[in-house]
Amino acid sequence: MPEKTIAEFSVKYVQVMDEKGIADAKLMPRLSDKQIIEMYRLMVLAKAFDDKALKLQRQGKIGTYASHRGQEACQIGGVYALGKNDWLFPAFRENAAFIALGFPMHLLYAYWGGDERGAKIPKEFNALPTSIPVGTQLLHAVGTAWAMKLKKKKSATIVFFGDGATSEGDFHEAMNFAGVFKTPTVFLCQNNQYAISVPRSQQTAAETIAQKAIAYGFEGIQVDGNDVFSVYRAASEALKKASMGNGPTLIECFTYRLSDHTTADDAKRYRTEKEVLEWKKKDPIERLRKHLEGKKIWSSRKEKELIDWANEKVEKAVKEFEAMPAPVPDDMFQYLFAAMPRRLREQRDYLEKYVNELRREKNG
Ligand SMILES: Cc1ncc(C[n+]2csc(CCOP(=O)(O)OP(=O)(O)O)c2C)c(N)n1
Repeated sequence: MPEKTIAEFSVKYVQVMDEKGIADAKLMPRLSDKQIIEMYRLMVLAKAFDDKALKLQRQGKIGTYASHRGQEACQIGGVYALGKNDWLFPAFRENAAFIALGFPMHLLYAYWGGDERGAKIPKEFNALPTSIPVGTQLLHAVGTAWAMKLKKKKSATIVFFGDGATSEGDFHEAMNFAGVFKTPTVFLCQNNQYAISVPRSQQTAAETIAQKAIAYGFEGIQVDGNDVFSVYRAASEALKKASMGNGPTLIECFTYRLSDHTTADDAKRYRTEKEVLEWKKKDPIERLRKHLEGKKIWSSRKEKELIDWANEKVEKAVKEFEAMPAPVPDDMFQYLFAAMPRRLREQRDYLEKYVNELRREKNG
């Protein structure tokens, strides 16, 4: 039998707006001026939260912190597309995503301050807590989506992860299951070009991350992750497709982490200043502001008012965080299992004894 090609594939790239303005008006999602301004407000608020978090970490008020600077369009565009019954599965850099969801910022600071109460999601939010283990949330997102499908719910899950997570077995298991069972899952990969110091080129030999979906039998697309309209458009379409029973989608948001990996990292050791400067020109917040100015719906006065509003909101959140009563050590053990396993119970009892002894010593 002669040799023949039995499969071919192509990967779409979507860019609605670049640094100069709207690149393809046909692709512009349907959004009112009010909604676009709301997205911009969320991005500015997320940046103010981030700037403050870095300062709090330097002051020793919170622990190691993972900045989302540069990735606001991915996170706000993705969350803005969620329907009221959809669920968010974050990785560990998704503060902007939580802020877009309306999650209280003082609880986010509490989380990064090592306080377990920050990992307890109030019932009104359809979100899982931050997932520090790389990639585990992908399986949770697929499992939940499968449950939605079995219960015939018209909803979907969106799961955030980085380019590094695509090297984890969890990613491949989740993608495979989602493909086979057509679960209503949207995989949103923030390809920010690095997994700590490992560049994307060492993460995979594939040309794009998007194309990995094809091997699992569903669509993968790449979008400009510094353009909130591209991300919103792709996420809305994928969520709609998922909740209508047409299966999963992988969205690769091509973006860049402008900050260090975390406050425990020094990105200067593995990235050139030139590269960072090139990406700063693509700043997603500036790009959206220029768009608003071009539409004549923004002014320097509005900008100043917005920045003041964002800073005030952040300062209020810091005050609330600092006014929280001290956490109870028992919280460390509380939220992981429905029924606490024996080993964990032993550790909890040990700690309780230790804390009581300390208290007795202190009180003489
Ligand atoms: C299972 C697991 N392995 C290793 C780590 C240590 N670690 C934390 S973040 C990270 C890199 C993640 O890179 P990526 O998925 O691209 O996300 P990004 O940090 O770029 O947002 C690693 C290896 C971890 N938290 N969990």
